[in-house]
Amino acid sequence: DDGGPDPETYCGHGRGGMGEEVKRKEDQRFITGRGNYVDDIKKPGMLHCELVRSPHAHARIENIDKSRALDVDGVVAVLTAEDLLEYDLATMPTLMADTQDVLVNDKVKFQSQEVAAVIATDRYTAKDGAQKVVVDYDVLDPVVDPYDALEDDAPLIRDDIEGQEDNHCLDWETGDREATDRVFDECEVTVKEDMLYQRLHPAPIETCGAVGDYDPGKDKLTVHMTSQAPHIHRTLFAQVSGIPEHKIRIVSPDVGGGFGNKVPIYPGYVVAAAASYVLERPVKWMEERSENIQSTGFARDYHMTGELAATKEGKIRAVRTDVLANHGAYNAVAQPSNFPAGFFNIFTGSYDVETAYGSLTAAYTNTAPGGVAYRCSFRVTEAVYLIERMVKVLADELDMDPAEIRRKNFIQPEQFPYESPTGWNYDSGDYEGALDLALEMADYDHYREEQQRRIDEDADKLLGIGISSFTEIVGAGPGKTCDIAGVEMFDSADIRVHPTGKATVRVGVQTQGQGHETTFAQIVAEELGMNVDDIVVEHGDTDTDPYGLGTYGSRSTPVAGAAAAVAARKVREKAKSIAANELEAAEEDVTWDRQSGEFHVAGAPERSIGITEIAAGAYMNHPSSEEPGLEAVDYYDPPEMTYPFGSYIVVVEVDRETGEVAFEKFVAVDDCGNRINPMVIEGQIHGGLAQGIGTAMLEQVTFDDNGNVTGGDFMNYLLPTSMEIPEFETGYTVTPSPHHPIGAKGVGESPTVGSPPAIVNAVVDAMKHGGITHVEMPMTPDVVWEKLDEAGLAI
Ligand code: PCD
Repeated sequence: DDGGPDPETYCGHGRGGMGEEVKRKEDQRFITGRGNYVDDIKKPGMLHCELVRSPHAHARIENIDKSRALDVDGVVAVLTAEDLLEYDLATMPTLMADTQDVLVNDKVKFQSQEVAAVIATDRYTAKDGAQKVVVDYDVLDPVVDPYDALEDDAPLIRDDIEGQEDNHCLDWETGDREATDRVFDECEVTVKEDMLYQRLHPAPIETCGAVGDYDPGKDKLTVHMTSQAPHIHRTLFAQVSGIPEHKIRIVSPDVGGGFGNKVPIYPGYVVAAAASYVLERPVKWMEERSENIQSTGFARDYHMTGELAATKEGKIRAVRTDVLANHGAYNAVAQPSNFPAGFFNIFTGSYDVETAYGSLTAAYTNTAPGGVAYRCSFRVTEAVYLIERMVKVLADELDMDPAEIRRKNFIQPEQFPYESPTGWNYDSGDYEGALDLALEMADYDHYREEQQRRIDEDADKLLGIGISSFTEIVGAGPGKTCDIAGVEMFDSADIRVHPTGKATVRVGVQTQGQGHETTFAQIVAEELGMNVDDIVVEHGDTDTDPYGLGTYGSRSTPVAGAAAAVAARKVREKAKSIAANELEAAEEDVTWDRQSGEFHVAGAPERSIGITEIAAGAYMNHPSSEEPGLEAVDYYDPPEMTYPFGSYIVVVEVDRETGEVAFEKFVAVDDCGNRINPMVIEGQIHGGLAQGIGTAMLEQVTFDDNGNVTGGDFMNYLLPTSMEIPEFETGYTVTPSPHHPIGAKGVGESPTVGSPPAIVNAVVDAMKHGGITHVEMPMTPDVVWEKLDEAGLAI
C-alpha cells in the first residue's frame, strides 16, 4: 500500500523525505570545528607510536638495534617482528588471503615498509626514538615495473611463499575467447590501443590512524580507527589476535574521507592495538601524509590493451582486452574475494555487443601493496576507461561522430534486465536519454563547428570534445557471489522509534563525508511519514550498530539504504496494527497515505493518526496482539547490483605552444535512479569530477629504478585545487532500479569513474586531425606537447 518507488509520487512531501534538498545534519559539527576524528581521541595515559620504515625497496634485514632508541627519555618500548611473534601478530592476512608482515621479519619488499615501532610518551619523542633505531640492511636489487618483474632474470620478491619461483601473482580470464577471436577474424574493422591506467593514490584529507585501548579490567580491546568497514575489521582483528570478537570494539568516529584508502587493514592499526595490549595503556598511531601515500593502498596500475571489432557502419561486435596488473609486494587488493580482477569484466560498458573476452596477469613488484577501489567499484573505473577510450578510437578510425557511434551501440531501454556477455545482469538504463540531454546542455553542434573553424584558421588553440557514456556497477552483494574474507556482503539497519515519536536509526555502513546522517534519515522519514529532524542516524560503532560490510564501492545506498527502507516498512507494518487499535478500526480498514505520512480509516480520512500518536500507543497502550515497542531490524541481501550510468561531455582547449589544456565546458548528466537528496548528489558529483580531473591531468605515483617512490608526497603527487577545477554543469535523468526498495542506485563513484575517459577523449579529439589516437594520463603539458609535436601540430 505504499505507492512504490515511483519517482512521480515518491518525492516532496515537505517532511525532508525522498528527493528533498535537506541540509546536511553533520555539517553543523564539521563546519564549526566540532568533528571528532581519530586524532581528536585523547585518553589518559595515552602513548604515541611512530613507525620505523625502510629506506630501501628490497633488502634483507640483518640486525635491528633498539638500544639507542630505548635510551631516549620518554621512549617506553620498541617493537619489532620478534616481539610480535610472541603474540602471533607478526603477520596479518590481506583481504585477498595473502600474508603480509606487520613489521618486517626477514625481507623488506617495498620502500617505506614497516620495520619497527617506537612507543613513547608523546609523538615528538616517538619520532626522535624512531630515528635512533639502527637497522642493518643487506640491499637487494628491486624491480618496480610489472613487465620487468615477469622477466626471467628478475629478482624474486616473494621468497616467503612456498614454491613461488617468479613474480607472477595470478592469472584471470573472462568471457568467450573462441567466439571473440572468431568475430575479430571476420570483422572488417578492428582497432587496438595500449593504455596505462596509472598508479593513483586515494588522498583523503585525513590520513590513516588508530588508537588502541586495551582495558585489562574488562579484558576488552577498543580500537578507534579510520575504518570504512568497522565490523569486518573487528572480525578480522578477532581472527588474527585470538581475542574473542565480543571483547573487541571497533569505533570509526568521524572519518575525513575514505575513497577506498581505509578499506584494508594496515600494519599501523595492528601495532597500535598490539602495543596497547602489551603495555596496557592506550596507544595512538597517526600517519603522516607521505607515509599515507607511500605505504597504504594505491589504486589502478593496470596496463591495458583494448581491442574492438566492428562493422564498417560502426556496429561494435566484440571487445577484447588483455591486462598486466601491478599488485605491488603483496596481493592486497580490496575487493570481493571471488573477483581477483574486481568488476573489471564489465568492460563491455553501455554497449550491446555479441561477445567479449578479457585476460589478466598480475605481478608482484617492489612497490607498496594495494589495488584498492579508489572511488571505484572494484576496477569498474579501469573497465570504463578502457571501453570509453576504445569507442573513441573506433569513431576516429571510421571518421564517425563519437555521439553517433555510441547511439548505434547502446543497450536499448527495452533490453533491460540485460545480461552482458561477461555475465552481469544490468537492472535498468536509458543511455540515449542521458546522452541526448548532455549533448543539448553542452551545445555540442556549436562546439563541433567551432572546432573545425579553429582547424581551418590554423588557430593557436585547438578545441577538442570528449564524450563518455559510462555504466557503473555498484552495491555489492549479493552475498552468494560477493564476500569479504568469507563474510557475505549484505547490509543492515536498525530502527527504534521512541515513546515520544522520535527515532534512532543505526546502520551497518560507515560514512566518511557522504552525508549518511542526513540521507538515511530521509529514507526513514519518507517511509514512516516522519519529519527528518526527528530522526538521528548512528554508525561506526561495533558495540551498538548492526553488522554491516561498510562503505565503499558506492554500496551504502544500494544495500544499507535498502535495509533502511525495508526496516522502516517493517516498523510501518506494526504501526498499522497499533494505528488500528488507536483508531478503534479493523486493521484491514486502515491504510497509510504517503502524502500525509499518516494512517487513516478507509473512506474516513479525518480519522487519521501519525507516528507520534502511534509511538505513544506502542509504549502506553499496545494492542494485545502485539509486543510493546516500535522497532525493527533488517539485514538486506541485495538480489542484484545496481547500474547507475551517465553521459559526460568535456570541451577542452589545447594550447599548441605549451601543451596546456584548459576546460571550456564540463557537462555531467547522471542517472542514479530515484534521488534521495539532490543537493548531496550534486556535492558528490562535484567532488568526484575534481578527482577525475586529478586523475586525467595530474596524479601519478612514480618510482625510480632503485624503487624509491618519487611521487610520494604532495610536492610530487599533484592534487587538483580549486584553481584547476572548472565550473561544472550537472544534469540528471531518473531511471529507477526495479529491484531496489526505493528504486535508488549508488552515485558517489560515478563522476570519478565516468570523467577520465571523457577528458582524455577531448584532448585526443583536439589532435585527431594530426593522427593522434591516444594520450596517456596524467596529461601534463609536457605529455600533451609531445603529442602535438608528434602530430605536427606544435607551434
Ligand atoms: N545518494 C542519494 N541518492 C541516490 C544515491 C545516493 O542521495 N540515489 C546519496 C547517498 O545517500 C549518500 C551519497 O549520495 O549520501 C553517496 O551514496 P552512494 O553512492 O551510495 O555511496 P556511499 O556508499 O554512500 O559512499 C561511498 C562512496 C565511495 S565508494 C567513495 S570512494 C567516495 C564517495 O562515496 N568517498 C567519499 N563520496 C565521498 N564523499 C565524501 N565526502 N568523502 C568520501 O570519502 Mo570507495 O570504493 O571507498 O573507493
